[in-house]
Amino acid sequence: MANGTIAVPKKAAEPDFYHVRTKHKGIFAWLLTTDHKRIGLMYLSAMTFFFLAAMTLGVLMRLEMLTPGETIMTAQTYNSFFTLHGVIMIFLFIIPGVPAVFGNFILPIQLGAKDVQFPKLNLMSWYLYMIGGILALFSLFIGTGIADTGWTFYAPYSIRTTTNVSISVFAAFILGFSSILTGLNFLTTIHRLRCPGMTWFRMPLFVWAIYATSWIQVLATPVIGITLLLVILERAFGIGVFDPTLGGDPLLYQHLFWIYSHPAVYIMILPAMGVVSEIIPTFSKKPIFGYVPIAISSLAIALVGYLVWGHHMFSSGISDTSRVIFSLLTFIVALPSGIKVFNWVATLYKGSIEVTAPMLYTLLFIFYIFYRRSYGTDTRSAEYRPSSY
Ligand SMILES: [Cu+2]
Repeated sequence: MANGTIAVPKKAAEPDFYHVRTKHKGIFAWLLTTDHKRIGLMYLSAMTFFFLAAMTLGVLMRLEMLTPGETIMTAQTYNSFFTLHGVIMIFLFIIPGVPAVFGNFILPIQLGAKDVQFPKLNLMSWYLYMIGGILALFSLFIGTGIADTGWTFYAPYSIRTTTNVSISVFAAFILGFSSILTGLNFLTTIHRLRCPGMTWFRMPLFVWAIYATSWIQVLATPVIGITLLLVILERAFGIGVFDPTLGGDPLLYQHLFWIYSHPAVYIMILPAMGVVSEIIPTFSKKPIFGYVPIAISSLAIALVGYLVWGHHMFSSGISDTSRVIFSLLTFIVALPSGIKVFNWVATLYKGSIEVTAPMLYTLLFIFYIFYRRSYGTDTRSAEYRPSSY
């Protein structure tokens, strides 16, 4: 270093952290990628955008309620915001939240697979998600405005209102396809791409949770798809499936809707339970207590979840016998949920617990589940809860 300059060590090759396989550069390296991690991150950013949009609607709704009477919007606008807020939060945020982001990013890594089974289909799921989301927002700006039905699109009102129900419903239909294809992808990935030596009962518990969730996505989502198509057909051609003045049955709509939408509750929570089952042993520095019961309880929750939809219809005029049966079946969900909570707490017991941010969230999660299941208290906002939970 005779001339006084400092020798700069030759720059090491950039670590290929994401191991991205792409032929493209710049933004197209993202938009045309088939890499599961990039697709997971694309879901995360899109979802954050939609979440902020729905949150804004929620804030505006609260502002409207500052004073009795009209504060900042008409009753009609309020009902539309109420609906769009629900549609976005349910179909664009909480349903795809954990499976699409963490499922895509982490599942293949946990299985020791290079990617999901169908990477191109995976990218297509993301595009369907975007198309559905943009369509839902788009209905805000055209013609008679967004549906004013609430996210449940209950008939016969959804058949009769002049607002853009058909567009909002079609958006939910497209989002359903995104969900089905993602579930299909994860199922085949778990069946076909486990690394050598990874038997079923060596799979991480998050994988088990995604496995149970994916079956719900594949089997239950088509039911809502067909139901929503029938709503569109009834609005367009008056085919008379749901509207009693056309010879239809509005209760049929409720049955079909909740046959999907109760299992959808488990699409929301099962993957989160999978995350919790990973965080607890990590930050307790102990292997999970009761691995097999936790794995099987995910499947049990998914299965029982198909049999309880009538608890959303207690006030709809179904028979007392139905009410008793659906009540009992709903109580049964507490068993596999309790098995999970017991095993989480048993893992914590005598563990070397590290109180990190993920662990604090997890501990709150356990308390919340316990509280919900013990007291049956519904702490969700009324907009998600047409009748009971
Ligand atoms: Cu339910």
